Amino acid sequence: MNTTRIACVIGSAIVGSTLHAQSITDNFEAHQVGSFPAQGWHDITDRTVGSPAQSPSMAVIETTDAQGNPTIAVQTNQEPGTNGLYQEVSTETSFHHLSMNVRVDSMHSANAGWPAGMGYSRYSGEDDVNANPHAVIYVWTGRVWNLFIAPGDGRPAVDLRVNGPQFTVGRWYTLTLDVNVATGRFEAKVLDAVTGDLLNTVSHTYAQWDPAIDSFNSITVFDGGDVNSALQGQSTIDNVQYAPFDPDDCPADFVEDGVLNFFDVSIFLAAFSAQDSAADFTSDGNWNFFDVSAFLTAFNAGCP
Ligand SMILES: [Ca+2]
Ligand SMILES: [Ca+2]
Ligand SMILES: [Ca+2]
Ligand SMILES: [Ca+2]
Repeated sequence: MNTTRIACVIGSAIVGSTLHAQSITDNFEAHQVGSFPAQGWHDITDRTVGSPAQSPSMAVIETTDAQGNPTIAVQTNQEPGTNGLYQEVSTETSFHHLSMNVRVDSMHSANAGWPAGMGYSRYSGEDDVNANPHAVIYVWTGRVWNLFIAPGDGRPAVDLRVNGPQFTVGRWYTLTLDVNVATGRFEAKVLDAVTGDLLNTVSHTYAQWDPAIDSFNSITVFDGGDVNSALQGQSTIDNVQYAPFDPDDCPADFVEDGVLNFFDVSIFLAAFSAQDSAADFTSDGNWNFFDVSAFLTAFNAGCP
């Protein structure tokens, strides 16, 4: 069964794409270089009290992606104070999935600093983002990734090492942070941005998690901004994908944006042609009509 024939079968089976209203996907290619990104993004300086940075605190730049090709991305300004961005998401979900590419451009010193963190926050319109409930994977001294979880009502935060090798400054990684806000279970991963190989991971369930008060209403990126301890560094992000559900529950969503469309079909076909395990929907080591059929079933079932 050749790929063209499969494409025809899939094309005739797809009647339309399903759109999940709360998903976010942004590769920043449409944003204006030199400006703060538009289209739903807000400057973290709106939520910074104790250590404000100059606003705008990030800027769209031309750079190169993990493969070395030109791309548009967003970079923190290198300065003391909290630099970053956020976008509001719905609290009417039991799950948040966030991934993005992150490149640490510089540390405050050879081995120390906090120049990038990405994850979730719950902001209620006052105080500093650092003092509000949040959960982020962040870059830390020793060139390691940590997962910091600060729940609501001032209960104790946990700070966990994301197990695996040190990161390299100047190299792109893919970071993902999933949280089930019904149970308080977090899963953080760092992947090689080129190969997709899992490099670092940690999971944690917050023992006293209370869904009534522990929730998040924003996805966010920000750096450590303590002026007095001079934690300034610099980082760049790209390819943000947020979905208000577990992508494991939506296997046809190859581009994990909660939207099932031609891009997912295209990547499925490429994976099928390459006999990539991702396209072996029946997990039998063969790539045939049964995989196409299973993909179509998953595609037509939509995302939760
Ligand atoms: Ca880009
Ligand atoms: Ca900063
Ligand atoms: Ca998709
Ligand atoms: Ca198969």
